[in-house]
Amino acid sequence: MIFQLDDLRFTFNETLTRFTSEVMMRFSDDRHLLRLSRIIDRKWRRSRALPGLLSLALVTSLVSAPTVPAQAEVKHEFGVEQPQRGAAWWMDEPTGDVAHAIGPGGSANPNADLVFSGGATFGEPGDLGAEWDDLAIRLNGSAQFAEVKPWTDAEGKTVTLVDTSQRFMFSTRVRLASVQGDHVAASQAASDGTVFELGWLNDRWTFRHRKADGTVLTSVTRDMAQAGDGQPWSAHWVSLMGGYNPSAQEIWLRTQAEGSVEVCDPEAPWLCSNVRVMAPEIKAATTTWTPVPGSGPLIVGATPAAAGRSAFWNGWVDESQLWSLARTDEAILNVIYSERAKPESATKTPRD
Ligand SMILES: [Ca+2]
Repeated sequence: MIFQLDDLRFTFNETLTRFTSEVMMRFSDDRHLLRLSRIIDRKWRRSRALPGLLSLALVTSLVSAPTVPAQAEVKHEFGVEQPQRGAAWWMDEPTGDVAHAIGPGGSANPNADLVFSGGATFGEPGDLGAEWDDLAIRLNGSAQFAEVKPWTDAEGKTVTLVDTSQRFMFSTRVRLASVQGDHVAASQAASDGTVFELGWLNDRWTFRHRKADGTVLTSVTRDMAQAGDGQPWSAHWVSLMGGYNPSAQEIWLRTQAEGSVEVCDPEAPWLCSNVRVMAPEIKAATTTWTPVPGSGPLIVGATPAAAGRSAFWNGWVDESQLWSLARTDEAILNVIYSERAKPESATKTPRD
């Protein structure tokens, strides 16, 4: 008897550590339909998110099929198309003033290199800590920032790194040295003079869209004035992902930080619970942002102002990435985040 695969369905949980596999098979007599369903927990290998493809491989055992030998092992390999990464900066250069960019294919992309001004300090411990050879860049909050200036393509057209007429997501790992004042981690203007800004604004982690004169058009914030352990945000590295989706007419912000602390009830000290520094959260707001192309440089560590730059970042910046993703690509956002969470094993996760 021949059977043909009718449907193969995988339903993943948020962190991609567990999924339900459902297999529907139709037998050649056309009367028997077999449905197999299993919950699989960490029995699959997740490859690194390769540019353009999130590839997965798994092995499932089919049991109790009438015409299939029990415990027959079937290997499925499949790929899920995903948008490409536009650029990434690991900021692991020990010295100098350039954070080199990796392009969509994983190779160097000098057009997207971040060039720092004002004597930023390279070679500081990164978000993974010095023991992982991870380095970050320290900005002083008064004059230092970096830019990816527009370049000219082969057809003579000016190209900005972030095309603000399209869906985009800018991801960065940051740590403040001071929570006083406004600090922009990343920004870029659009050709209508409006600006997107990701950073620490009005005492909150924020992704917003504003006019050239500073009027805020749309803003999304993480409503945590301090970390879940009661410390100021200068005590922790934070992951910020800010995005724009023209088809959904929204801007969105994903925030998360590692760590937790045990907090006990002062009235009943035997009642304790673990409080996370910052559990992941995605928030969105409807925007009337007109999708127009980008204009001027992508700026890391400041925002464009009439006279030059303002809201300088005071603290550290580390791994940053630009992707064409929406907040609904949550599973992929989680993969991007967890790639930089401290590995459990002693081996450092290799990077592109
Ligand atoms: Ca780094």
